[in-house]
Amino acid sequence: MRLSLARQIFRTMATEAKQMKLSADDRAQKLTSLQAAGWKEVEGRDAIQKVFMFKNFNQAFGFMSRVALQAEKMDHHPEWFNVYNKVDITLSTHDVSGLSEKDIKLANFMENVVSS
Ligand code: H2B
Repeated sequence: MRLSLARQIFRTMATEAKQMKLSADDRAQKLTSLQAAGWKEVEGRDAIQKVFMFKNFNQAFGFMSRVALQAEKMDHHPEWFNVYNKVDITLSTHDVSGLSEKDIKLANFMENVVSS
């Protein structure tokens, strides 16, 4: 069935909203639980960062594999650096030079992966 024009417009708006820079209020509210989980705001840049430590390279790479599939699905990709059991991750939305809903979603996905 063909989508109505209104529905198409609504869908486009919802997609764009996910990529918009978060407002100060939204940002503070959505960062609270992530900060409790160890995410930090990056100095001099609108981005968040966390270092994940694993038992070994296998665990680290397993985590990265799961995140990679989700990142591809979301068309939203982490900046990350791996050495053996350590994965240093920075999240930011390049298209808007700042934090968006997608960074929050991806960070929460990572937290769910490590807690499962
Ligand atoms: N990832 C991140 N972190 N920010 C982006 O703005 C972004 C992305 N944009 N992944 C996507 C890909 C864009 O470059 C492609 C062309 O859709």
